[in-house]
Amino acid sequence: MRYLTAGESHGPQLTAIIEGLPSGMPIAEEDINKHLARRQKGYGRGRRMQIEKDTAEITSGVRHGRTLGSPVALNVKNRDWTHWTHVMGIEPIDEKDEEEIKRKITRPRPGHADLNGGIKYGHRDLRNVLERSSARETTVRVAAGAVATKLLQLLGIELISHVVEIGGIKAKSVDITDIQTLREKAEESPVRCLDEEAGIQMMAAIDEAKKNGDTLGGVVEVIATGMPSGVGSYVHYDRKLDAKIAGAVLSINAFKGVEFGIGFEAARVPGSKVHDEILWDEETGYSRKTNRLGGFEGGMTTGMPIVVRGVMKPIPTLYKPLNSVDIETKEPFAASIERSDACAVPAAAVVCEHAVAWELASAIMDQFYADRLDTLIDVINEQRKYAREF
Ligand code: EPS
Repeated sequence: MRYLTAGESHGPQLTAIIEGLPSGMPIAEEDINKHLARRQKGYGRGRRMQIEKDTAEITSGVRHGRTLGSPVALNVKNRDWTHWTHVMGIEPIDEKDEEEIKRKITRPRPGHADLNGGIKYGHRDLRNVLERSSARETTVRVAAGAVATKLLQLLGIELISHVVEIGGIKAKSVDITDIQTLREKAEESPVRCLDEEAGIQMMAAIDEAKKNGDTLGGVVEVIATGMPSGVGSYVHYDRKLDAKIAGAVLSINAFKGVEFGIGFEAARVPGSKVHDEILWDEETGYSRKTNRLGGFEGGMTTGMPIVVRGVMKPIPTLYKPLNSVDIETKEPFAASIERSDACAVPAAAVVCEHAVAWELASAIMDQFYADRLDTLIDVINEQRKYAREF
C-alpha cells in the first residue's frame, strides 16, 4: 500500500492518492472528515484555521460506499486560495513586473526549509519552497491516514493520540487502560491532554509564549491496540516496523525525535527494568507482564499496545524576530511574520496518530496481502488464532 500527496499551502487544493487498498471496504467522506476536524482543533492555532474548514472529497476508487480496489483519490480544497489566486496562479507571469519583484520572498526564516530548499531547487523566490514545506500538507496525510484508520478498525485495531508535554509542562500519567475513555478525555481537552491540571498550565504557557511573540513545542503520544503479534520483521533492517514508524513520525513537519515505550529511559536503567516478562493463558495466549518496550521486540509487534512518542520543536515562524540574511542583498535582517500558530502540538498529535495508522495498515497489507477485505479479515483472524496457540 502506498500514497502520494500533492498541493501547496495556498494553492487551490491538496490531494492524496492511495493505492493498494483491498476491495469491498466501506468508506465514506465522513470517516475522513471527522479526523480532519480533529486536526484543525487545538489551543494555540493561528488565524488560518478560522479560514479553513477542511473536508475531503473522494473522487475515485469508491463506488456506492465501498472501495473498488482501484486507486482512491482524496481532495481537500484550500478556502484561503480565493485570496491567493494571483500570487499562486498556475499561468506564467511577467517576472520583470515591479509588483511581482516586490512580492518575491527573499528572506529565509531560521528553522524553516526556506534557505536549503531555495539552494536545492534553485528558487530565488522562497515562496516556491515554503508553499510545499508548510505543515498544511499534513491535512492530506491525515486524510490518507483516516482511510488506513478505517481499515484498521475493521480489523479490530484502534488508535488514540494525546499530548504529554508542552513547553516543558509535563502531564502526569493517568491510570486508564480503556481506549474509548482515553479517546474521550483527549477529545475533551483543548490541548488533548489527559491530565486536566497540566492541560490548564499548558494553555497558560501557550498564552504567555504568544504574548512574547514566541512559540512552543512538545511531546505527543500515540497508542494503538489490537495489532496481531509478529507484524514487521527481524530479518532485514528495512522490514522492521518500529523503524518504519519512527521514519514516518520524523517526517512530520517540525518533528525532531521519536521513542517507543520507556524510550530514552532505557539507556539509564538495567535490563531487568527494561524487558517485559512473557506470560501465557489459554484464553488470550501470550502477553507481557509490562509494556516497557512499547509493543515492539525485534522490529515486530508483540501484540501489546504500541506506544509511540514524537517530539515536536516549537514552530519556527515567530513574531519575535530572529536574525537572518536576505538572499538578494546579503544584508542581515530580523525575520518577523504576519500570522502564525503559537503552538500546534495538539494538532500534531492527530497528525502523528494518522502517520502511525498508515504504517500499521501498510505493514498489515504487506504481510497478509489480500485483494478483498473479507479475505483479509479471515487471514488476520487466522494469524491471531495461530499466535494464541503457538
Ligand atoms: C504553516 C503556517 C500557517 C499555518 C499552517 C502551517 O499558515 P499560514 O502561513 O497560511 O498562516 O496555519 O497550517 C495550516 C494551514 C494547516 O492546515 O495546518 C506553516 O508554515 O507550516
